[in-house]
Amino acid sequence: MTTETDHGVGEAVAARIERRWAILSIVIVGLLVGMATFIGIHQATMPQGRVETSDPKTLHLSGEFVESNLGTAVEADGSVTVRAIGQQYSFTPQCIVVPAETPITLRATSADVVHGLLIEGTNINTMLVPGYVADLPIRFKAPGEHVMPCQEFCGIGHQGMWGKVKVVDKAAFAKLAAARRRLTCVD
Ligand SMILES: [Cu+2]
Repeated sequence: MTTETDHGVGEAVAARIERRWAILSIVIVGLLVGMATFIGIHQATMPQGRVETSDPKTLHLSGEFVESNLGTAVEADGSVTVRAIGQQYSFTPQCIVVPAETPITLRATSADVVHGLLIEGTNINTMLVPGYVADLPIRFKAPGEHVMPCQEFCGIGHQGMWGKVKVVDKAAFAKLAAARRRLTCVD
């Protein structure tokens, strides 16, 4: 049989448990808000893990992005690196040649203002910011041609800023690469 006192005890227990859960849920919400705040402030105030910089003023004169080093290069491990720059209003090289079914690293930067680099039919879509190097992995499944427009308004000649990516068969690329250190498909 339940009595008045039993009811009282039950209510007290229920209230205690409810209070515990209420405190716990407030703590969880507080923890999540704290985490979001910390991550937000941390990202805004700390430099990112791997930011690579370049000097747009000396880009053509020395370092990785001198003209003779632009284009497609085969690395010692068989992977391929493509180096390119964007400037008002073209890409150098204007035509990039790469092999199919090969891991490719695209490294690009800008010599003047912010440009965009988009390779149609792929998920490659990045900004070329003067002073910074964009580094992206790509892999093309099959030979073919892709247009590569500048997708960031960069001035009066923006709509004419187009490049091309020519993906060739692996064997055909190996033949091309045997003859030259840096490859492009600019005629
Ligand atoms: Cu542009």
